[in-house]
Amino acid sequence: LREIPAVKIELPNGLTVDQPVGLFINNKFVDSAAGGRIEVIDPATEKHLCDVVEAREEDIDVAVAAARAAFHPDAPWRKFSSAQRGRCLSLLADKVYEHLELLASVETVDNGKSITLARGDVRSAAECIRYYGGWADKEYGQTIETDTTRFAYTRHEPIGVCAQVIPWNFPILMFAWKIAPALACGNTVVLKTAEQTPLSALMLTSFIEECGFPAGVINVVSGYGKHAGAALSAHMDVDKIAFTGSTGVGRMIMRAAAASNLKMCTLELGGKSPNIVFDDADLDKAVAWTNYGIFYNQGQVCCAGSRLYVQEGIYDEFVKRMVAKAKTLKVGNPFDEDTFQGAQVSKAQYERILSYIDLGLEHGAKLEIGGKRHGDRGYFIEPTILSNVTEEMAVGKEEIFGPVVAIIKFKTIEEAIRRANNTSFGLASGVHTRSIDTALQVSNALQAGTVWVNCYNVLHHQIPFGGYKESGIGRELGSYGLSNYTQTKAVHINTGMNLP
Ligand code: TXE
Repeated sequence: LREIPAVKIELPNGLTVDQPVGLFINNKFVDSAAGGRIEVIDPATEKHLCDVVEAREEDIDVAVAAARAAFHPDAPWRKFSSAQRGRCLSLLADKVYEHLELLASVETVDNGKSITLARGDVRSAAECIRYYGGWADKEYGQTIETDTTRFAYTRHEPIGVCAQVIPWNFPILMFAWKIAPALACGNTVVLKTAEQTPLSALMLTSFIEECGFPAGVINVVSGYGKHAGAALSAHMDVDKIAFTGSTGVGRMIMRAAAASNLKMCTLELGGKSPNIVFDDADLDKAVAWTNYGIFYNQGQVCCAGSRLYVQEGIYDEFVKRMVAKAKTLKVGNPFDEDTFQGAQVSKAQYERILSYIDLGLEHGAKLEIGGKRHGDRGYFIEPTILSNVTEEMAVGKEEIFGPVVAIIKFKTIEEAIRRANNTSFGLASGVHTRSIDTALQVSNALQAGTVWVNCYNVLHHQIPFGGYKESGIGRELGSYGLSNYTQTKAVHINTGMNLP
């Protein structure tokens, strides 16, 4: 395949970057067979930034073949010691730190998030890669004592070729969450970025070869879900698929995995997470955390605390303070150092969010603040607070994925638990209280993969993350994330067994 040179892009902060745009296969940026392109738009200015190469089904075949060849028992990657794999990941983490400002700037222009937030994402990506580099030589099986006639042990073997499909809300961070544990465990990967945000992963990929990863170990393609994504999930030579995105697409991927070669499947899907504030909470802190819980990253967070339950004793005062806090958030140019809320990722998402707000008002929700476009250029939406919401309304039960919170009043702890769990999702939840009894009772009762007590939206690469119910299958991060990328082989050795 023809190699494709990087293109120069001038960023609004004055940086000029050499942006790779090809499909990254076998450590080279190459063209696709059909020569298709995807337009990349800056959501803050609506300006066209560049075009990236679009992978179609035939390109996915090429990328999967590269990953398969790199996984061959005689291929260099399979001969690497586990420590060597860890070293490659550690070098990649160093590269991320070295190019932090470049990567953060690319992320900001591509996604619309503020530069301060993007820097945090890049740092977290580096830490995640370094962390899993550390696991590479510490993940191994067990010897299992039975009796003297048998010696048994397990091997934690890599699965093989892993397909990974990621979303657009945390492009570089999702890239790190996906590739790092897969590579630590010795797999090879074909990762598809989201069509809205291909740039930061391609930029980071340009450092891969110098970190010592052999050709074909990491392949990164830009492409649409219905072509490239669907081809990966149905591919007969892909051994595992990991996905982060909407619940609807998660179902399609699992169906395709089942209908093809029963490839293993882990899913991190949507949510409508309850965040519960009790009368006895520290009000100032609860307002600050619940505000961060919904407006962080423009509300484009799978675990966003989008259903905010407030106990009746503090309800009026709490809503007043939430509104006052929302007024202080700076929305606008993502490259300004003091911007908190940047642009929504795309026109489609922007329109979807505004139509949810309209629907909420139609169904009887009360608009406390926000509700419309911010400014007249770019996909900015005012921080929006809706009260008088019930779980029957679309804004009370469906994922909006924008800066829109639905506030719901409750009376008792039992009511809060019942209503918080009254959802098909189960990704995350929050509890704000000064009582340790309430904190523990509610944390135990909530059907969610994460509970935050007196905080919200704080993730850490050492702590597992994933969903109950229809929010997903499997856990990412921490030691738990390794089990997504190994399969266990049991070996029985006869040291004196007779035939049964
Ligand atoms: O998601 P999609 P969209 C939710 C959020 C948002 C909604 C729609 O509510 O408003 O989903 O966003 C790829 N086979 N989340 O439409 O389509 C796609 O190319 C294989 C929550 O952008 O799920 C992209 O790489 N792959 C979420 C990825 O799936 C397919 C983050 C996510 O896009 C595919 C994003 C297919 N048939 C959206 N169709 C979270 N959990 O964080 C699409 N894709």
